[in-house]
Amino acid sequence: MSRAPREDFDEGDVQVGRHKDHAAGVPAVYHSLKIANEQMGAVRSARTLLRLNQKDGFDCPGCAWPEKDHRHIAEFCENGAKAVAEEATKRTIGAEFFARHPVSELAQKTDWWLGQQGRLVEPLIKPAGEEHYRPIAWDAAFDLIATELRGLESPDRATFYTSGRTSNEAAFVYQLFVRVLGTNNLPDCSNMCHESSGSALTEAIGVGKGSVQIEDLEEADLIVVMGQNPGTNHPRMLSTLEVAKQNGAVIVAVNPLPEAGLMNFRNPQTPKGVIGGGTSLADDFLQVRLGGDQALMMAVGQILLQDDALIDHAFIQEHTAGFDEYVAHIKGLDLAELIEATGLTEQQVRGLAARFAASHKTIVCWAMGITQHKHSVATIREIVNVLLIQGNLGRPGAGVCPVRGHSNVQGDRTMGIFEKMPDWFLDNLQTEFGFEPPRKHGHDTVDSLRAMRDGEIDVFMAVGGNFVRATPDSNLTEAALRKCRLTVQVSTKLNRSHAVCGETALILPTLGRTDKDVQASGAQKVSVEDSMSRVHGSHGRLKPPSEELLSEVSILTRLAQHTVGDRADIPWAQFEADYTTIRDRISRVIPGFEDYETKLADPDGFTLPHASRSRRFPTQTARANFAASPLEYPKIPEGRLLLQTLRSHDQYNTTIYGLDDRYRGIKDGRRVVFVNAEDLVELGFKDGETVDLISEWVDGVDRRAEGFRIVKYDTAKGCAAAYYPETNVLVPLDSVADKSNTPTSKSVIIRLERQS
Ligand SMILES: Nc1nc2c(c(=O)[nH]1)N[C@H]1C(S)=C(S)[C@@H](COP(=O)(O)OP(=O)(O)OC[C@H]3O[C@@H](n4cnc5c(=O)[nH]c(N)nc54)[C@H](O)[C@@H]3O)O[C@H]1N2
Ligand SMILES: Nc1nc2c(c(=O)[nH]1)N[C@H]1C(S)=C(S)[C@@H](COP(=O)(O)OP(=O)(O)OC[C@H]3O[C@@H](n4cnc5c(=O)[nH]c(N)nc54)[C@H](O)[C@@H]3O)O[C@H]1N2
Ligand SMILES: [Mo]
Repeated sequence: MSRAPREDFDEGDVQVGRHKDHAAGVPAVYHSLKIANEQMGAVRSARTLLRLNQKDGFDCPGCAWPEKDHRHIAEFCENGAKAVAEEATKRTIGAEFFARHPVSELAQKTDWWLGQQGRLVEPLIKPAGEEHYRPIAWDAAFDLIATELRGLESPDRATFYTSGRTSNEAAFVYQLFVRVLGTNNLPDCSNMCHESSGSALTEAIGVGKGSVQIEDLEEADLIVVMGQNPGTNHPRMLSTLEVAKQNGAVIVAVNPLPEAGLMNFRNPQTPKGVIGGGTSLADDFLQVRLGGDQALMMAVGQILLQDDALIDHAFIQEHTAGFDEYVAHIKGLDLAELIEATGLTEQQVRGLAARFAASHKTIVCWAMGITQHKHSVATIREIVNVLLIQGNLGRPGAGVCPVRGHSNVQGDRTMGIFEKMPDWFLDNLQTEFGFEPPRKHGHDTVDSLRAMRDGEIDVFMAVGGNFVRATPDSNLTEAALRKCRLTVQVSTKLNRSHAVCGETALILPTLGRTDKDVQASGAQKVSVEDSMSRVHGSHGRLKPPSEELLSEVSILTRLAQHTVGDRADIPWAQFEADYTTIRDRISRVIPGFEDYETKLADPDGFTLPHASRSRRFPTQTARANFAASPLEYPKIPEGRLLLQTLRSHDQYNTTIYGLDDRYRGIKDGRRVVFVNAEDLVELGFKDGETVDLISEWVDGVDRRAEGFRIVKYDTAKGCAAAYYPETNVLVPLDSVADKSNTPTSKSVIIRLERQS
């Protein structure tokens, strides 16, 4: 039985307590079960959570951290459980809800309110000039979209977004449809996420993905976790770090914030975690200044290079290029300036270099704290430089570990969701399907927004995600979306992108990862790729919230039939009826997927080849490349702060589960800004005051986020923090990372203004 939507609530007054020095433990289990029960009821909760990440179960929609071969009975974490409860909720919203709430009213609601209403259960249209969504038949919806797309002056006047929950099968069909239509406008959430990692690693080692497996982490001597908050965002990573620690690894956390999970982990699956003090994870905590990581890695490189015995000359000689230029460049940098840029002491920097020197097997892990700065690509090149000095690539226990976000964001990219897929991929599509794929690079996320703003896009379609909220410069973004003639959202739940929409707007409700997907040939499974290139199957088990829902594959293949059915000889209907026929095509187009179906039958799945693991580096030089990049770091003007926009413990990106950030001591509110005590004194503000945050950018526009409570907090000096997406309004669209075009969500210059 479904439950009524929850309409009679909103955010209250924020309360601030002490921040925690450890993550997980029994409270984590309590909180996950509480949320699960509220959303799903007791029976559905038990049935669902027991299937999470099990061999015949479904892949957790939470994050992309891999599962181990031997799983605990309850291999779920608090935030995985919340992600599942959010999707498997019994609350539903249909025609009657939308008749009551015009889009203008929905656009005033918080992200939390919107997300809490429940699952979308029928296709809806908001006709041009009207204020309300109302039901539309599936075929009529497809006809409408097809007519718009076929009528475009050029296919490049449409853009097609993907969020990283989409399965391999749906992603492959989606990009195929879009390319048959004739454009490479395939922006995705990765453009705002790990694009900097992809760009840097492709240049450096020839593969834009991480090189390590779980087993490598378990046998590493040194693991450096930079710019990442795994206690909240990748809780299962803590179990891996705990094993690594027990096996003797040294763990170093590099972060402007002392994140609870990095300091201490109370594993709820072990007696020690439940009643004992847990495991202290980080041996060293380096409270780096925002954007100081490139300088830190340059300093470490310079110090390591002073001791010839530490340099793996044989590896460098045989497998790398650019070493001499790198050495000349790094030796020429002023160590004092490098140290100053990090905000750390010389002793701390030398201490980190000594940790590298003492280790034979080093892994560096990173996430958004590294990828969302102007100089992110250069920073990641610097991480690789340091690893290459000691030959820490292509051997067990060593390598690069960019920790991905969305559960299938890496798989979507492998399937061709990318505005600049390489020629070999397009050639393979051409051979397999007999059409001429467009070769001109398409728009990524930021370029799509620019094009919308400039009136160059008529149709915006999104498979998953919450484009209007996840993207930067919210006011500009919202105006850009509203300029489109048609916006189409394939979604599971209501969000702001449904309320801030094009002239005509469609909501196409779809099955989630947990839902059972039955097609003409029977129950279907889909497949996903985790952060470590392991591909495995996922079977939804739950009864979908409505009979009217279609799977993403159904929606995309039917839309393709309506739009480009006459253009290429592609068996769209067969793809829909039986997903094995899609996998068969994938196996012929994408290397590493040969015998896809057979390999997928193994419940543990299979691992895609990663050339660097066998010390092959498919770069232009056919070697791993050192880089000599200029030193960059954010300079904070007088009286200003550098703001990072990050996640609380109660959210999944733009989906807000609740208003607490337990580990940081925040309760019942999200409009807080964390500021260092010394900065407060210097700037003349006090803990508890309410301020507006105003960002300053070269274009002279004051971007303002109103009404934030100041929280005195242990963050690096000069570096403030506040939650995304409330602060996206502050991130200028043109403030992007060099090369990757990723918005600089972790370095926004702001001033505080007392509310008058
Ligand atoms: N529960 C939950 N899980 C999630 C998500 C979620 O929202 N909720 N989101 C998913 C997604 S899509 C992603 S990409 C990942 C995100 O995972 P994270 O990258 O962990 O997410 P953020 O909250 O953005 O945290 C950034 C971290 O980097 C630090 N940091 C910021 N700037 C710097 C810097 O300049 N240098 C260094 N060294 N550190 C810095 C911050 O203090 C913070 O600890 O998580 C995924 N998993
Ligand atoms: N300021 C700032 N901005 C950021 C970031 C930051 O750190 N700071 N982080 C960036 C990052 S790392 C990312 S990845 C992006 C995230 O950007 P997105 O991926 O676009 O955003 P999400 O909030 O994950 O999308 C949530 C919506 O997805 C839909 N959904 C959920 N599950 C499914 C499903 O199975 N199928 C379909 N079709 N729809 C589904 C629901 O309707 C839900 O409302 O945001 C980026 N934006
Ligand atoms: Mo992400």
